[in-house]
Amino acid sequence: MSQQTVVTPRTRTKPKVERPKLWKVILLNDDYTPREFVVMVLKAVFHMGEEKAYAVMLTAHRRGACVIAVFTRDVADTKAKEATELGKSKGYPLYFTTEPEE
Ligand code: TYC
Repeated sequence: MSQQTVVTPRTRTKPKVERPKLWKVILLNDDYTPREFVVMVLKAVFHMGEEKAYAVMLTAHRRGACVIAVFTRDVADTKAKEATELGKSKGYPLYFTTEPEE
């Protein structure tokens, strides 16, 4: 009868470099910010073209919210803040938030 040797490794190698978690930037709808202003902010802060910006604005308008893009946490927070501040500077309640991607 032949014998088998089972070798169980005692250590596990963990990948040294883990991918950073990504964060979603989410645009929330409100009843006061003009549509054109939302489009302008999306173009300025998120470098979207007119058509993409309009489509994203319309999705948030119809559904209440729209995911814009994913970034590393710092970039997501900075962009959400910057975009929200642009609205605030004009007295609009425009709001961008962030949340971690699953
Ligand atoms: N609902 C706004 C209006 O009717 C437009 C708007 C769209 C505002 C999307 C915010 O995230 C938003 N003027």
